[in-house]
Amino acid sequence: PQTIYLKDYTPFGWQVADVHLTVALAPNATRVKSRIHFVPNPNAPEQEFFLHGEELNLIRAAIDGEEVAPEITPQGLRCKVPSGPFLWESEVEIAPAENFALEGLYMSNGMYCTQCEAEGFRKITYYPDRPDVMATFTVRIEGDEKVKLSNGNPTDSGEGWAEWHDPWPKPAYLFALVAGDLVNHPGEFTTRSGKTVELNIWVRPGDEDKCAFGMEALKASMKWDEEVYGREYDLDIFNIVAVDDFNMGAMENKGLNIFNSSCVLASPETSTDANFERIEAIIAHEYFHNWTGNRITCRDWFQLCLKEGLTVFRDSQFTSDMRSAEVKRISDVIDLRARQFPEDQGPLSHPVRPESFQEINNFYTATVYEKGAEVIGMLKRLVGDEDYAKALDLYFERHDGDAATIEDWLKVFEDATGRDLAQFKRWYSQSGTPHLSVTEDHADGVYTLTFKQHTPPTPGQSEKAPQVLPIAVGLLNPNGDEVVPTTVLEMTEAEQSFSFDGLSSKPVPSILRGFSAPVVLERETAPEEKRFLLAHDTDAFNRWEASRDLARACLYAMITEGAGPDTAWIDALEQVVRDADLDPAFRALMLSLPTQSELVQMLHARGVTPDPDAIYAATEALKNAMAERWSALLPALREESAVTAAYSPDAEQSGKRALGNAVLALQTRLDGGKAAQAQYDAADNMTMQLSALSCLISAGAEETALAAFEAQWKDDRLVMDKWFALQVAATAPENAATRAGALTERADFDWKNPNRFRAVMGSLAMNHAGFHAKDGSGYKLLADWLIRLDEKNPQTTARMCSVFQTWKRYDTQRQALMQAELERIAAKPGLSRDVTEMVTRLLS
Ligand code: DPP
Ligand code: ZN
Repeated sequence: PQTIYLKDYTPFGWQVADVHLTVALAPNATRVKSRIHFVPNPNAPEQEFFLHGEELNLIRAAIDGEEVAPEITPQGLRCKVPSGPFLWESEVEIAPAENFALEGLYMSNGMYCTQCEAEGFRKITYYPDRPDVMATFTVRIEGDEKVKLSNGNPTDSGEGWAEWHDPWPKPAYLFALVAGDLVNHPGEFTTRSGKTVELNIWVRPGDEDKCAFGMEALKASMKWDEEVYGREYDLDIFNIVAVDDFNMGAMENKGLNIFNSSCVLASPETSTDANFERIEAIIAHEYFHNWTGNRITCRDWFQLCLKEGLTVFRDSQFTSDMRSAEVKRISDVIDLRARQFPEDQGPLSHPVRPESFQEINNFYTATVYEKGAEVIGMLKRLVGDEDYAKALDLYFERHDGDAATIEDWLKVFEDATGRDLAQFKRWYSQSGTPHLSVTEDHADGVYTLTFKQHTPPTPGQSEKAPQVLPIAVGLLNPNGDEVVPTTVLEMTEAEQSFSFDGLSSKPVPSILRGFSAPVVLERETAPEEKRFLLAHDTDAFNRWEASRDLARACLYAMITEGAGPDTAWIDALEQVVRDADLDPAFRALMLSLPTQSELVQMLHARGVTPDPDAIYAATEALKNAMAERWSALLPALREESAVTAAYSPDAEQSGKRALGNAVLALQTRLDGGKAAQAQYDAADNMTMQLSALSCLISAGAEETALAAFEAQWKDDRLVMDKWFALQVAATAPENAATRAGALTERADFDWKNPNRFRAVMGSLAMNHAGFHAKDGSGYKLLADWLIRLDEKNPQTTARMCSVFQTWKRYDTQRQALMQAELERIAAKPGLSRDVTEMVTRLLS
């Protein structure tokens, strides 16, 4: 496959004045006619006329009304064109019913829908399918379907046809078309300038009762973006469509967002609190893209973080405002460490702005998204809230309508604040996670912190330069009072000291408050000091982190030395967990132990080869010890967290349920599932039902409940995804691969549906010790299925390959088994470009 480089960027030789499409729908023979006005681009070097196009059957092409015979290649077509402006016309035939890659125009449960980001439009018609070519679109849809939607505003319709016009110039990746017998949940929003916008959530008949929450989330997002970023919606109508077969979570097509149904449909009976929160965040995310992504888009796909990092940052601000900022921050860091850190520290490591790719779909990663958002968080911390707001205003003013770059983005901050961001820019080009170590000194009333930073080498980058690190620090005196409130130290050197004077006694430092930079903090601290911070830190994140550090240290000793559980930590934690003045959601997070992925990273960093079975055994032993030590406390905690009011997915109620269910998991270790069964039987919402089921599975007492659950929910695809997933994720490791294998034999294992495939295979990978079973059965099962899925859906297959990214961290036997499976995948004839790139990088 061909490698594409950022440094080779060249503008397209023409501008597109406007696009007119006529799409005559038929499952196996959809006809797409295009009329496109091309005008020579004065800012581009001379080049031959090339349009992208894949898997298209060209029926006819004409220039200025004269038929032409272009040269067709697997990637597109070449054609001789006039030197001035001209009208391009083409007609192609495509087969949406046979499109299982879910890219371009395809069918899902009888409805037509599209997915064009990143490069799907070229599977619909011949076009310069690149984000810097922006045009207005008029779309005529012909078909018998009741509902026919495209971008922009509806302009006209009649029997068997509908026409839409999008007045905002946009790149082809934001094109969308939907047609089907859908029903809508309507709504309305009045913008701050008084314009009324029609809102709709379109679903298959039967799902109407699962739209109300999404609609409220949409309105809240529209309001929030006006209030916080000054951004108003810019069309008369905003449509959301729920689709069952979808590779991603959702897609921000202009005025016509298309959602994986799992990311929009919600009801208390069928969705958990976590589902509700995620739906709220994704609706916000896609809506926020209207400005950060659509009105200002990316010049090329290397700039993906320009829209994704910023939009993730914006949706995290939104969630923080709607719910608890502290809980959101801790959850985001857990996720960053579980998904982005392993990526950044393994063979798939790449900069937030990559410099080359073979298949761009492989770069919709935790690094581009989540680290990309962390970079913006650091920038905001460095310049301050006021200057951040000024810079964003300037960004929207200066670049509205542009296809922009990271250089444009940083220049806006430089111009708005007068700062030089040349060094900060390294965050976009340097891959890898910086390690930050710290020593302290106290003499003559002066307290000094000395930091050293160092980033280990990553693929293609052996030498690393120092990064700009905003290190938020607070100091506590030995009584537990804060003597220096949160201060942001700006570290720019490889080694740098910061002093605080007027401190007669040596303070206790609280370092990297709020996780102010995405680094690995290395600091050997006495457990007493950690327990002190656990009890007294005013920064919620560092309070949680102190406990997490103690848990990691405890598990490390249990795994490597066969030590017993750290009862001093368990007792210190108890004080926090039983503190009724604290937010239950925060207390629930305090109860969560380091993820297996986190422990693998810690062991690897300390030169210990991680043994998945030992990690699992130690974690289990620690949970048992917590349960036993707190046997009297647990029932009281569950009582305290009981919710008696009618179900609401709000922060308050879901926090209580999170605490109650974390406690139930511990209780189950003592009663073998008695309390869980009682909760299962009494549950009237999915949060309570599913967590009870999870406990029953862990206890091996699930048979009755599992059958009851299936009988109750067999007709609900999204709920059954949970049923599939939970059995594999929560079962004992020795059963995981067998169980996953057995589930794939079922008739309702619809493996071409990405949600169902991920429910089983993604959960297998998450059952850490199960996936890494010594006999290689987990690896083999997954590889078998990846090989099979690649023929249908390369994108989802490629993404799932990343579960092998840590393969070199394990013992030689496991390494050999994983390597063999990766080589088996690589050797498959006709392997997709997507998966070829992934396995090549994994094996390099
Ligand atoms: N739809 C995906 C997202 O919003 C890709 N743009 O992140
Ligand atoms: Zn996005």
